[in-house]
Amino acid sequence: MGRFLLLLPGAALLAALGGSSDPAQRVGMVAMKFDFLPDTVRVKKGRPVALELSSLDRLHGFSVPGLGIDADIPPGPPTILRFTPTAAGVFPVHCDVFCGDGHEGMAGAIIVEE
Ligand SMILES: [Cu+2]
Repeated sequence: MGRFLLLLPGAALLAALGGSSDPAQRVGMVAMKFDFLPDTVRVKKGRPVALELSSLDRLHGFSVPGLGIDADIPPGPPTILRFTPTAAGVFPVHCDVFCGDGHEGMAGAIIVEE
């Protein structure tokens, strides 16, 4: 059994374990003054994304105009954003809740690959 699973490619293995042929791509970003970590995440076009956002300190914003995302990231339990990217590209992310000196530089990107 274990040997059989090891022979499957990663995506097929995930599908087998998840019971779905198209599992969500799980990625996460942590917000803090004045960064997103990691500041860049990569996802595949046309596949559902579950983006887990959490804040280490205070309320931050999570705005991705190119993907139609405008969310808040309160401290506490993670916020899960679900979306399916329909176009490839680099989509800038920025915090749109003023969080102090340095706020203007609080930025990142979601890279959607073909
Ligand atoms: Cu901010």
